[in-house]
Amino acid sequence: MTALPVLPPEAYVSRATTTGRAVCPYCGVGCVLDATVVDGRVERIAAVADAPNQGMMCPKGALLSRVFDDEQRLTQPMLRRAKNEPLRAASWDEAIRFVADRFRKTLDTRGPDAVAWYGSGQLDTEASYVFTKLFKGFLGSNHTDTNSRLCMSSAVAGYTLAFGSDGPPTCYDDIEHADTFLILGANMAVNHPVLFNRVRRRRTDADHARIVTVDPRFTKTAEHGDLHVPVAPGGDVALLQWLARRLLDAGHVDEGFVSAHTTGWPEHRACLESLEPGFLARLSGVPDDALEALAATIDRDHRLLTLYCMGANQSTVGTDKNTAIINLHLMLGQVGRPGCGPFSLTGQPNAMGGREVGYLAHQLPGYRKVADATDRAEIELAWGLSPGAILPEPGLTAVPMFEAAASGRFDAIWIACTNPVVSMPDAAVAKRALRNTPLVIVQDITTRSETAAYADVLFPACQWGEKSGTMTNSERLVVRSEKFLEAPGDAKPDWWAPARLGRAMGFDGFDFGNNEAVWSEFITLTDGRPCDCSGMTNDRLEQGPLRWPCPSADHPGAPRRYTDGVFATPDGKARFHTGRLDAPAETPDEAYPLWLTTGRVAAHWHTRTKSGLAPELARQEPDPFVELHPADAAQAGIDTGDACVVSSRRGQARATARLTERLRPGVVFATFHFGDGFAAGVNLNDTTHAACDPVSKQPELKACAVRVEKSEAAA
Ligand SMILES: Nc1nc2c(c(=O)[nH]1)N[C@H]1C(S)=C(S)[C@@H](COP(=O)(O)OP(=O)(O)OC[C@H]3O[C@@H](n4cnc5c(=O)[nH]c(N)nc54)[C@H](O)[C@@H]3O)O[C@H]1N2
Ligand SMILES: Nc1nc2c(c(=O)[nH]1)N[C@H]1C(S)=C(S)[C@@H](COP(=O)(O)OP(=O)(O)OC[C@H]3O[C@@H](n4cnc5c(=O)[nH]c(N)nc54)[C@H](O)[C@@H]3O)O[C@H]1N2
Ligand code: SF4
Ligand SMILES: [Mo]
Repeated sequence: MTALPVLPPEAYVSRATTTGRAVCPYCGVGCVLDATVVDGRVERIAAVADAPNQGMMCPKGALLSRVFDDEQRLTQPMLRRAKNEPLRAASWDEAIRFVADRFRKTLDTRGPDAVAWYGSGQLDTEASYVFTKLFKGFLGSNHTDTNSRLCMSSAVAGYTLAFGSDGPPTCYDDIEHADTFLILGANMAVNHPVLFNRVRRRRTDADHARIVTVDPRFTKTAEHGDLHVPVAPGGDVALLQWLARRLLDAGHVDEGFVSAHTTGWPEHRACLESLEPGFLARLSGVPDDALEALAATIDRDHRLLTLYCMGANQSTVGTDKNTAIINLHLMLGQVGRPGCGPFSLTGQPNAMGGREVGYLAHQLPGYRKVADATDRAEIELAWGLSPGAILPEPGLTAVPMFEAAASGRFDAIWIACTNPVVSMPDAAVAKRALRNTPLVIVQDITTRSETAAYADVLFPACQWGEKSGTMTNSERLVVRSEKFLEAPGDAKPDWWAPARLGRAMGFDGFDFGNNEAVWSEFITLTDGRPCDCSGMTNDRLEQGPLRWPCPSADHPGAPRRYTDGVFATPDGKARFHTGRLDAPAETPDEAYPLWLTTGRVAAHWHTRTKSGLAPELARQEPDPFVELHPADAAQAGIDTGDACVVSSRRGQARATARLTERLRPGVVFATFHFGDGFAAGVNLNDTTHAACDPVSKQPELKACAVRVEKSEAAA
């Protein structure tokens, strides 16, 4: 076992010691961390007290020093000129020239529709901006999407429909003012642990504070709660409608707020009254006693803070789940005041920043939209493009992008900071997509990414600590991270390669000398927009973080939005949207009798390319597992520890069985942390399916039909 170094204080002083402050590269809580670097190695990570994490961090953050010990670290560009050749090392000049020539040829022969970019909420804002500018503005392709489509796009759609703008109205300080926490489809104790500490502390400090969890599983978060509501997969809209109807009947509607600040209430109310509560209860799958307990916990007089994440978003009714949550807050008049409101938790550290720069297929910088002519014209003018340069049709979103690539639609796809052959639903399609695209560029920090094996060009990126850059956390707090380590070899900050490519192709506007120059340009495009960062100059961010909107250099930033009851819609009113009650796209049947729901464990970060380097973390959950209810296990003759195969209509994944009564019967749970690089045949996403929400286009990663068998039986 490799012990963490414990050195006396003098040791840091007597050797070449520097420190650096940076936001944690893992979850969207955005803990600010101080790194102590001794003789070029990170020896200590400490949580900053005067930051949203209030001096706390979780083991993933604490063990960040481990991510630098990667034998497979990518340190120089690699390329091959034909698929049957091996990759060889190249200079940046050669690699950029090669890609520029290929892009030029594609633009001349097939047009901009044949190039695509697939990025990540783990890229900093500067990189996300340069990629967006290059593809949408200068290459002329709106086929730019990111893993945020698998993550936050239902939240984006929900906020935009209801409030007229993306972005949460709330901030972390609301936790200390809230009375009731409705934690829906979020396992905060595992996935946003430091923020959950603040929720737990509030419950300890305020006798009346209550925590309610809504999840098909009794999670680690539920352990700290007052009430657990075991919803059926996809049953959330029915549950929230049931609750809304009950609150309506009990006279909890804030009529004053509703009539002054919203539209659509009469229609929504009529819909609630038309639905039979018993029908909604059955659809939600929740037993009557739990429903009654839920109704007894929520009312108009207690401040309700709803915290939600992938159990809400990753669904074919993800947008409807989001609007159902927001509807509840609107009818209670609980938006724009301290201690209450809908609060989507962002997964990745910069899933917010990427939305601000408009990296999704339907977006443009500053919360603008591709489909809006005025928005396009403003960006064209800012980028020095001729009118009409930005195409009016939104590009392909993640799932259709990979489906199109699988059928040979693209000449080139550039993948940055994400590992889609492990993380995309129905992963076989993602693999076929990369095999069938002549030029695959992968920009990563390591060849441990399974996606790197499909690359024709590898661009080496600086990782955390090796670059300075900006990210926005879940509460709209914009944090600048410092560089405190030299990058190995030729690794470059992520904004650098697209900027160099832009220059190599002869485009104006890519002469950025550093990340500060990129930032300065980006913030001008937010001037007067909902996500206004124009007052956040580089100098100010170097002094400390700021929350948007921050419209001028002397503005302190805004903890909450919509405090005056004026929303970002044309008439200033928030809108009720009555959701659909549809079941998940695939329901269990005789051949595949169980629901598979998927998610995360505390020890691993996604596809484990970084967190897997910390033995202390890897040992906690060393192997892929599948959790089954004992009743379901008995039917299949499975016991804890049995080697099993999870099969769906798409494919199979191997996992070891764990029996637990903490699941709803009929539901099994497994994680997507293990890819083919860990072991052949273990990728859970070989079984998941690609059905998407019709509005947000977010895939349904939380529900598909599977069968679980012992390995011998499956063979
Ligand atoms: N340790 C760790 N932390 C992480 C990450 C990580 O990989 N590891 N990833 C980060 C990222 S990018 C994200 S997006 C977040 C995700 O954070 P979470 O959303 O908290 O994580 P998940 O485990 O994917 O899913 C949350 C819960 O949704 C439940 N669920 C499934 N189906 C339904 C349903 O139909 N309704 C309801 N109400 N619940 C349902 C699951 O049982 C699960 O407990 O975590 C972030 N933090
Ligand atoms: N079944 C199922 N599938 C899911 C989900 C689920 O709940 N269930 N959740 C979905 C969600 S919410 C998400 S966010 C995705 C996450 O899925 P991915 O984005 O594919 O997961 P990561 O492992 O975080 O991939 C990040 C990649 O970037 C590399 N990297 C790290 N730092 C840097 C850097 O600074 N620069 C560059 N260029 N590269 C870097 C890493 O080595 C790694 O290869 O998975 C999705 N897939
Ligand atoms: S809670 Fe999230 S941001 Fe904070 S240290 Fe842990 S992984 Fe990093
Ligand atoms: Mo995510």
